[in-house]
Parts: sequence; structure tokens; C-alpha cells
Amino acid sequence: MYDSEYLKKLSEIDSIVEKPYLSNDPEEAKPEEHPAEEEASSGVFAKLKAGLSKTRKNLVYGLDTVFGAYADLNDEFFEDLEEQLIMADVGVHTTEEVLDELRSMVKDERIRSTGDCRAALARLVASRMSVPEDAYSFEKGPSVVLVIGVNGVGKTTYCGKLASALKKQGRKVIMAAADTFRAAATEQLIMWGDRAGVDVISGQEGSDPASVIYDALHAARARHADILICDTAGRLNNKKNLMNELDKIDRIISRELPDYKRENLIVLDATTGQNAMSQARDFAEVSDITGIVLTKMDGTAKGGIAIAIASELSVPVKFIGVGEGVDDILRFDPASFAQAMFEGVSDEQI
Ligand SMILES: Nc1nc2c(ncn2[C@@H]2O[C@H](COP(=O)(O)OP(=O)(O)O)[C@@H](O)[C@H]2O)c(=O)[nH]1
Ligand SMILES: [Mg+2]
Repeated sequence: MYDSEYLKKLSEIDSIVEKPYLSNDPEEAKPEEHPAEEEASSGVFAKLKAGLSKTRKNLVYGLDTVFGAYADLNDEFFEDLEEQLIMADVGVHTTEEVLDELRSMVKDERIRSTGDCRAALARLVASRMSVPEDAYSFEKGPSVVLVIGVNGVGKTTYCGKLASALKKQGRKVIMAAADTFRAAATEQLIMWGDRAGVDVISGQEGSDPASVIYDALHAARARHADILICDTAGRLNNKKNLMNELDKIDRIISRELPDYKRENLIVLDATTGQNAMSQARDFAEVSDITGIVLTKMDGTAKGGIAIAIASELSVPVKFIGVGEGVDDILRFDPASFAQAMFEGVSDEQI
């Protein structure tokens, strides 16, 4: 079921490294030399736990009940565990695979205690949700970030949060208000831009989104921007229209800024559960998605959907939204996430 390479990977993630949002850069992230970084790091983990509190209440309670009820790790125990994971929206497929691996591990490693079993479960889950090392290289720029997804999932909010975080890192950021469908959408982005101190390129209500992007690409070049973040409209009345629009935008970006890195992020609302998964699949058919932003994790008790999404889609989850505030955005760190969901939480106040 698993080989030595796999076990090595598991043992490597055993020691959970908490990465603050702003220190993904190995140059910056040396906690032993920077006590302030360490503090920021535990602050980020606390924020993650707080953001996941609804899910934690649900899942931790369920897990405590299962792990507390069995002295033996027998079939019934695994059945109860399966039920808990499915109830937290981890997904039938992922749950089955994880539990198969857990069963083999319990047998092969002679795991007896429920505590060890729980820790093994957290490690198994983390190992299924990898984020590639270069996942955030676009943040250094020069890059164009296209933010897509259906209405109401949190695209504009994410653009604002990302712009603010990157600005704080000293990057030169510009945003494009390419949701020209409603004037309010442009106003919303301009408000985020004002707060973050970031310029927003916009057009008239009803104008062609591609023309706004065109203007923004030129502004990005002329003003030497590191990152251009493009907000888009979420109306997905049919796949063909969406494909045409995204194709057109894609061609313009490639033509006007061929030397800029491209990042296509799909925003999914965690509170919509398995629906979010099917939206990701739909968009993947019409666009070359490079990452997922999973929003509103704070608003769901079924945050296990992040595990299903991160392990079943071939695109990494890169960010999670944990609130409406400007700082309520975190890089998705699988090990911290799994720890927050599964491990050593039973005695804590949550
Ligand atoms: N609780 C919570 N609300 C969020 C989060 N992200 C976005 N929202 C809210 O979701 C609503 C829709 O967001 P918006 O950015 O306008 O979505 P868009 O239509 O995709 O651009 C707004 O009320 C946001 O404040 C999040 O991570 N947590
Ligand atoms: Mg919007």
C-alpha cells in the first residue's frame, strides 16, 4: 500500500512547520534567527485554527467520540471514523483511500494507541494535499494573475486581500476591474484598491472586459508593476461564452505581456461543498487553472471539503479565506491544515 519513499515523505512532514503568509521565501523564513518570525508563525497557526473553528467543533467532537469509544482499532472503529470524515465533507473517495492507507499503516507499524492512530491520520491527510514549491513564485512578479469563478464566491474580496498582502511585501501592484457587468463590482474593487493603496484600472459598466484588461496591461508595463491582479465577472451563463471570453483575455495577455508569468486562480466557496468541486472541474475544461482559492472556510462546519479538493483535483489549493477582513487570507499549508483539523486538539478550548 505504501513504500519506503512514501514513509519518508510522511516522516518529513511529521514536524509541522508553520509558515506565516508573508514568509514563504526561504531567505525570509528562518525562525531560529528571527524570533519575530516565530511569533508571526504561531500567530498564523492561531488564525488558521480560529478560521477553522466551525469545522473543528464539528470534526474534533466527532473524532474525540470515535477515538474515545474504542480501545481496539477494529473494523467498527474504522467504520465510525469513516462516517465522521464523510460528515465533515472530506468526500467518499478521499475518505476511502485515506482509511485504506491508515488500516495498512496500523497493521504494518503495529500502531496500538488511538493517539498514534490519530497522528497517523493527520499525516496521511497532509501527505495527500501537496502544494508545489514554486506555487507562490508569481508573487515576486512580473506576473499577471487572473481571478475567475462564479458569482458571489469571493473573487473581488480575494483580489483586494492579495493586493494588500503583496503591497505590504513591497511589491508594486495594479488591479484591473474586468467585471464590467455591474458598476458596483468596479466600485467594490476600487474601494479595496483605496484601502490597500493600489491603483485600479477600470472601464464603463457594460464595456468589454478584455478592453479593461488591455488598458491594465499597458498600465502595468508603463508603471513597472510587479503584479497585475485581474478581477473578472462570474456570470457563467454558458460554457461557450465563458470559453470565448477567457480565450480572448488569454490571447491579449500573451500578446501584450509575453514576458510576464501567468497565474489563473479559480475561487471556490467552501460553504457550497461538493458544488465547489464541480465548479473547479467546469472551469478546468475552459481554462488553464494554476491554483485554487478556497474562501469562506470560516463559514462552514464542513471544511473537510478542502481535503477533498486538494487531494482529488490535479490543481493545488494555494490560498484559503478565513473571513471578510483584509488580512483574512492564508497560504494553504497542508501540514498545518491537517494538524489544525485532526491532531492534539481534544484538550483545547476551541
Ligand atoms: N466569511 C467570509 N466571507 C467572505 C470571504 N471571502 C469573501 N467573503 C464574502 O463573500 C461575499 C461575496 O464576495 P465577493 O468578493 O463580492 O464575490 P465575487 O462575486 O466572487 O466577487 C462578500 O460579502 C464577501 O465579504 C471569506 O473568506 N469569509
Ligand atoms: Mg466580484
